[in-house]
Amino acid sequence: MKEKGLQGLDHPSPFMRTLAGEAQAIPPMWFMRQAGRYLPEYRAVRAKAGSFLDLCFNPELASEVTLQPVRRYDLDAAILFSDILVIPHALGQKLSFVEGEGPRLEPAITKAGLDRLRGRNVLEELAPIFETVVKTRAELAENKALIGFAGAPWTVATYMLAGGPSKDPAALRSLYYDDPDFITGLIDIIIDASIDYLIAQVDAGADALQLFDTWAGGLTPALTETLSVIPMRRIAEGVKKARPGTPVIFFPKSVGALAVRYAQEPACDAIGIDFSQDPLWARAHLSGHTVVQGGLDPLLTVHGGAAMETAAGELLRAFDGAPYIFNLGHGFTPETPPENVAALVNYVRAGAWRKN
Ligand code: 1CP
Repeated sequence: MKEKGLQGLDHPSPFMRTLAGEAQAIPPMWFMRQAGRYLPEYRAVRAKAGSFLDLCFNPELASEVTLQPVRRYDLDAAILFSDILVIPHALGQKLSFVEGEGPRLEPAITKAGLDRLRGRNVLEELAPIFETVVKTRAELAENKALIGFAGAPWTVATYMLAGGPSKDPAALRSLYYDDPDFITGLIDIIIDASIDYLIAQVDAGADALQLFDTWAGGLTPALTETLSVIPMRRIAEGVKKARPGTPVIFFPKSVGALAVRYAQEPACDAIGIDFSQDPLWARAHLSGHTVVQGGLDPLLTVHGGAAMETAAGELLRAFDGAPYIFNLGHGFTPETPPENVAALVNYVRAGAWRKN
């Protein structure tokens, strides 16, 4: 386990104490995509806001949807309501969300377009998001944490290069092999913008940060190092240099045993595991390096019942005695019945899983 300042261990929030390396009898919990379409109160605000992007840039409404799941389930942390794609938007790519189709970024980035991305002040464009952070932090009790976030550079780059969700990870690897300088040039731009963006979130009141590398799994081990581990390290170190003591959670999805590489990074305060990781393997190979978060298959929350509780119990027992944050192995899907989430929260908090 890494050296931690005592500051974290004195924190009123169990989530923050866990990030500082202290195991809790009942792990703190929050859920990826905890605000979103599965909640009727989210759908009501979303309808009022207009587009998804209008919602992200409306501090009043974005703060409201950030707080909704914490109120409903008494979770230990709120995650800022925004999207990883606001960075490309602030860099000058036009972002839109097409109903039923997902995000679109126009125009797709080419090497010739790279220069237009440089030297832009992303903070001006993203100012409403920092206002959301200020408003949200003011509404949260001191034992609740507020998580800020950004996409990891590789994942953000995949959307920028494809002009939306990439349907072909092999094509992206090919782009790198064809012209590594183009891809690393793009990644450098995303790193610099993300450091500024995350420092501003911390200054506005974010207690901890998470980097989402949803598409880290499509890479070779060597490219994982170059395009995912090192860029995440550079962001986390850049933020910590400016704002010492800020905990950073890495979520590299679908990386299998390479998760160890991330967990070993000095700047990685916690690693999020996805639903393909074996909890006992993760306890044996990751917990010695850093705090572990997550792992539950979000589809189990669609189905609920005994299967959901059995899998949650296995995770909780695997990490019993280690600093662990209960969470999913990826985000909730819109079909999740909110009452299943309530049952899951009760199951974790009641503690009966320890005896099974
Ligand atoms: O209409 C809607 O309500 C849009 C659905 C939606 C939501 C609720 C999108 C579009 N983004 C979000 C919010 C969001 N996205 C959050 C908010 C906080 C919370 O978790 O409650 C966060 C942290 C994200 C992060 C994000 N956006 C990631 C990384 C994590 C992950 O889920 O893998 C990614 C890859 C995106 C891109 C994105 N934004 C939205 C969609 C549908 C997608 C995925 C597109 C795709 O590749 O298929």
